Order: sequence, then structure tokens, then C-alpha cells
Amino acid sequence: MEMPLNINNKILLIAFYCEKSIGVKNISNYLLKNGFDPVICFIKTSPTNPTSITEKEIDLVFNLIYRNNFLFVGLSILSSYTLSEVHKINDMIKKNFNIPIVWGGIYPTLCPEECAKYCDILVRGEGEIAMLKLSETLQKGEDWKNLQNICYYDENGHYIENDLAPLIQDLDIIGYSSIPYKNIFFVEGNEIFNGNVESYKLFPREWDSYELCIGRGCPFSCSYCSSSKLRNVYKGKGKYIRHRSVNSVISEIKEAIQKNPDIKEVRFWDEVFPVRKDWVQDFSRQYKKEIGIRFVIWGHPLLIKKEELGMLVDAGLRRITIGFQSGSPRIRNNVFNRFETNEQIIEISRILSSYPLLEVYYDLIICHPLENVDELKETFDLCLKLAPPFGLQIHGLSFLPKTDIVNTMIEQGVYSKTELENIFNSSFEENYKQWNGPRSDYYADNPEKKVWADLIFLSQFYVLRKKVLNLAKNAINNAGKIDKLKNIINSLSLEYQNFLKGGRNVKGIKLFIIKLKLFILFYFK
Ligand code: B12
Ligand code: SF4
Repeated sequence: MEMPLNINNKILLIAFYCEKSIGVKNISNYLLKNGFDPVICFIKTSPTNPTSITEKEIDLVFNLIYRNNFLFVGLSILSSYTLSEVHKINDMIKKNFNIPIVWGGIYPTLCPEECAKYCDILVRGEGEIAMLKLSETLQKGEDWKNLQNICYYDENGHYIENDLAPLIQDLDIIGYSSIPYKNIFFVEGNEIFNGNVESYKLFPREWDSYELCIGRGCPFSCSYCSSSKLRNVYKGKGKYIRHRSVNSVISEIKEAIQKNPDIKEVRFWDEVFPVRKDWVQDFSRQYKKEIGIRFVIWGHPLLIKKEELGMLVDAGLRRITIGFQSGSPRIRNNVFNRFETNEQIIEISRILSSYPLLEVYYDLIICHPLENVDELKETFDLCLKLAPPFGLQIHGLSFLPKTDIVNTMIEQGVYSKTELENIFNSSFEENYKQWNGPRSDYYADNPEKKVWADLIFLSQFYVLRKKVLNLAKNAINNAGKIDKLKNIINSLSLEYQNFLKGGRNVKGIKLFIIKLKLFILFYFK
């Protein structure tokens, strides 16, 4: 595509189902700092059951582009899940505007050859410096084809992949991922909100939390995750696991709270929160003194240390989510490529439960074709051994393009390559269903699996322990009762969440009480 000379410095960045996208905010702030005028459009929120982009919402984005003279439009694609929706916007821009479309984000970084078919320019890898160079080049009307990180198809249809620039080693230079609260739009519910703190509050998603990352890179290589693949992409490009300085992190949070004093919770979106003792010590001290509000993190069973955890709780850590994924050592080691032992997991749970102020959640991936009923029972048994209280976040196994689990599935004859490609390209709704639970055909071969999956779910409710243990003794015969109990708990917790989210009206309270009564009746029957 011929790029005309363009003195415009306005750039549109679009994030999908990611209204807090740190990547897009980082790039936007970096461009802003360097003289460009970025506009961010967050299309749709990221709830558990998201809805597709509507015609009306596509029109709203059309109008936004029509009213402005953008140098180019950048689409940020975090995962393959949202591809069908990304294409809707991509097609609309292609059809109506003669403006370069640039794709970037984790998914295009992992699958550049496939993604470059749909855009004019693909920027692979870390986006801040690469996007600045691209913006400057496009603005001057110069040739962008030799820039680092760029991939594209040339006039003859040949795929070209340029070398990657080294990884940014000093993450402090990137700046903050804070929301500028201007030049920002949210599209949801067939409406477009022009961003300022007030409209951010209208946007149907938590505006009173602040999300940020301390570092980049994860040291582990779980087979279902893209982390190890990203590490391969960057091989030879500098240290992969990097952390910002404590000062930079604290200043970012301070600035965010200054802009939005309603922030009540800070969420660290690092795959694994840093564990280096001197860093944690310094961070905890400064956080307690200068920020003081609750914060939440993700951790890893092999990286939890009592002393560091104590410092973080003292500083304000109030929720931690830790994945161990399965109670079966075979599944963890041979299928998921995870190497914590059951004993280590139990020990960690004891440490975690010794902090009464700390909410603890464990992530599980259950009900997939490589797991048998006995392995589900092992997960149930391990959950019963964990020190309470804790919550479980139970997921199905997602198949993400380029992850190792995909090859395992093919090698073990579970799916053919074509079947897996169909899964990658399945509808938006189907993709999210997969994440929220097992695929619809999962229980078909053995209904016993469902009973044990339900029992695992019930194991997190400590008050039900005795009841659940009794039901588990004769699980198959009690299948109906187990299913009923799970459904009541599910709808109770849904009602409770609605209640907390503002449904505190008479109808909401009545519904909650009715379901609570149902539960008590069931429990004492
Ligand atoms: C935090 C996080 C989340 C958060 C928040 C996401 C968000 N709003 O940003 C939540 C919990 C909501 C989430 C949800 C999901 N996530 Co997630 N998530 C992450 C995590 C841990 C960090 C993301 C992050 O903020 N990184 C920091 C920023 C700075 O990096 P970045 O986003 O990559 O952006 C940089 C570059 O990619 C690039 N870039 C980004 N956008 C653009 C745009 C342009 C135009 C350009 C040029 C460059 C560019 O420049 C940025 C700055 O350097 C990553 C793991 C990881 N290693 O990144 C997984 C990860 C991205 N998630 C993943 C998945 C699968 C999901 C879900 C599908 C899970 C689910 N089933 O619900 C959803 C999908 C949501 C969606 N909208 O697509 C996968 C994606 C893998 C894949 N191959 O598709 C990852 C890699 C983890 C994994 N399991 O492998 N996620
Ligand atoms: S610990 Fe988490 S982020 Fe790291 S490889 Fe495993 S699943 Fe991925």
C-alpha cells in the first residue's frame, strides 16, 4: 500500500474487550510523550460472558474515524479469542477508509504470518519504541518496510518478517500506563462514552480499581500458556524477565490516585508478582507509607515465601490468586508441565491461611480430554486438604494457537490439526465457553466426570464440608443431589454478586432470601 505524506499526528489505538489494556495505555502514553496525539478507543468490556460487537457499535467506531484525520489505526489484539470481533472492525475500516491498519499485541506477536494477511503493517513484540518509530516514519511519508519489528506481505504476496529490536531492559523509561482521561472513548451497550473520569464511571465496569504491571516475562513454561512461546520469540534479544524500580511503580500509583481519588483497589497484573527479597521489602515499606489502599496479586506455588508474603500483607495485600490447576501430579507434570508437588501446595495453603486479612483463590483447569475420572478425584482430594478459607476459580482448558498443549493433543490423537484449527477459529461465544468450563461434549463419554467436577466446585465451601464428604462417599448415586446443591450455590452466589453490585432493592433482597431458604432446606434435609 502506498503511504501518502501526512503531517497529521493523530493516531487511533483500539483495544478489544480490554477496557484497561495496559499495552495500549503504555503505547499511547509513550506516543504522547513524544509529540503525537493518540486517541484510545476501548471497544467492549471484558466480563465473563461478553457480548459480540453490534452493527450500531461498528457505526459508532466508523463515526469516530470519520470525524478525525488519523495517521493510522492500531488494533491491539491480546488473544485469539476475540478474532471474530476484531475482523468486524478491521473490515469496516478497510471498506470505508484509505488509512493504514496496524496490528499488534500478544496474538499477532505469536502468529505474525497469519495475522499480517489482514492488516497493512504488523508490529511484532513490545510496542512502545516500535510504534514511535513507525509513527514518525509514516508521518514523514518515508518507507517503513525496513523498520525493526515490522512484518507484512509485499506486492508479490511474499511474507516479510523483519528482525526484532532488543527487549527494553530499563522498563522505567516506558512511563506509566495511566489513563489520560482525555482523548479516550469507550464503546459498549450501543453507546460511545467520551472519556473523562466522569464517563469512566458510567462505563459498566469497575472504575474504582487501578491495574498496572511491575514487570514483563514469566519464568515458567506451562504447556497451555503462551509465556514460553513469547520467551522463544525474544531469544537473544536481552534479559526476558525484567522489573521496574519500586519508585517508578509507587509514583505511577500515586499519580493514578491523584487523577481518580475514587480508586479503592490496586491490581497488579503481572503473571507472577516479583519475589526478590530486597525489592519486596522496599516496595512493601513504600507502599504502606505512600499508598496504603488494598492491593491484589497473582502468585505461583513455587514462589511463595512466608517472610515476603508477610511484608506484602502488612503493606495492604488483600487478595492473592494462585494456580496449581490440578490435584493430579501426572496432569501437572506430564500434561501441564508444572512441577509443584501436592505437599508443596498444601504447605503453601497453610501459609496463606495464616493471614486472616488475605482472601485466597486457587485457579484450576479441569475436565479436558487428557484427564480421567481418577484424576478428577485426586483434585477433589487435594482441595479438601487445603487450609481454608479459599475460593476456587475453575476453568476449562483453552487451546491457544502455538502453545505446547496443542501439539500434545495432536500427538496423543485427541484432535487432528484441522479440528484444532476449527477450535481456534470458533466463534467468540464458543471460545469464552471453553474458558468458563469444559467443552459441551466433554461429559458425553462419562457422566461420572460431571459429578466429580461438581464436587470439586463444592469443596471450596467450608461450611458444606461434612455434607459434601457424605455425598462424595456414594457420588454416582448422589449425582442428582450434588447437581442440585451446586445449582443452588451457584445461583445464590450470583444473586449475592448482583446484590453487591447495586441490586440492593426489595426484589433483589427477596430473591436472595428465597434462595438462601432453599439452600438451608436442602442442607438440612
Ligand atoms: C493481564 C492479563 C489479562 C487481564 C487483562 C488484559 C488486559 N486488559 O490487558 C485479563 C484478566 C482481563 C485477561 C483476559 C484474557 N486473557 Co490475558 N493476560 C494478561 C497478561 C498476564 C498480561 C497482559 C499485559 O497487560 N501485559 C503487559 C502489556 C504491557 O503487554 P502487552 O499487552 O503484551 O502489550 C505490549 C505488546 O503486546 C504490544 N502491543 C499491545 N497492543 C498493541 C497494539 C498495537 C497496534 C501494537 C503495534 C503493539 C501492541 O505493545 C505493548 C507494550 O509493549 C498476559 C500475559 C502476558 N505475558 O502478557 C495474559 C495473556 C495475554 N492473556 C491471555 C488470554 C488467553 C486471555 C483470555 C482469553 C483469558 C480468558 N479466556 O478470558 C482473556 C482475553 C481478553 C481479551 N480481551 O482478549 C493469553 C493470550 C495468549 C494468546 N495466544 O492468545 C496471555 C498471553 C496469557 C496466556 N495464558 O498465554 N488477561
Ligand atoms: S505460571 Fe502462569 S504465566 Fe507463567 S507459564 Fe504458567 S500459566 Fe503462564
